[in-house]
Amino acid sequence: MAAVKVYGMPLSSCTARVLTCLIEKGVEYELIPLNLAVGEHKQPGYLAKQPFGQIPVLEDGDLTLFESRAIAKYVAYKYKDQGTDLLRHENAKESALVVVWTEVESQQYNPPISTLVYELLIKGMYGMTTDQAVVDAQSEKLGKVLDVYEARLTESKYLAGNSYSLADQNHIPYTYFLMKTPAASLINSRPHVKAWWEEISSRPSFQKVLANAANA
Ligand code: GS8
Repeated sequence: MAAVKVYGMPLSSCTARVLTCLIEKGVEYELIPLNLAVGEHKQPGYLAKQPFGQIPVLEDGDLTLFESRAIAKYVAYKYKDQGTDLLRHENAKESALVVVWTEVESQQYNPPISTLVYELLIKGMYGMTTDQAVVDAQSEKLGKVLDVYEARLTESKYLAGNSYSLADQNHIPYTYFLMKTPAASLINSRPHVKAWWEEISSRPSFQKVLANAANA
């Protein structure tokens, strides 16, 4: 049995963020699926691990962590000497840029993209109606963020410089879902962003997350 356990759903965006990181770093893990539909994430046993009742959670021995970005950072740091160097930990300047662009993902990119995915994809799955005013406002907001990305990716191949890092990786799950909606045009209309997306989403780590989810 693997030492690292992840509680979550294989294709939920935050679980996928953690699984992509574990695979990229070559860390064995056991995924313990939770059935959100029946509220397994709101049961006392699980709330003791994640007091906000959300997925994912990572357990590594006696350490229990939640918040997918914090988990990914922990994995990238603990296993810094194996797999892809996601943090550039040996270079203060490069690692600072990784921190900047991981913050940009969380503070600028995630709010509009997660709202768009909810409006354009998730609501439909539950028979709810998309609010077009929200879609328009959030598309405009995400478009402005992506204009900054387009300029940045004209200067460097990846967000934090010329090699792939945690900053790029944290974008993958929500962008994957956005690409299944009409708002994919926000990515496809910006050539450098489009090329970056095609490159990062085709990495074997994320492709394995998708394949594992399809076989689950
Ligand atoms: C968000 C977790 C989250 O929203 C993180 O881990 O990054 N900031 C946290 N999890 C969702 C599934 S999306 O992958 C979830 O658990 N939703 C069910 C609920 O909130 O009840």
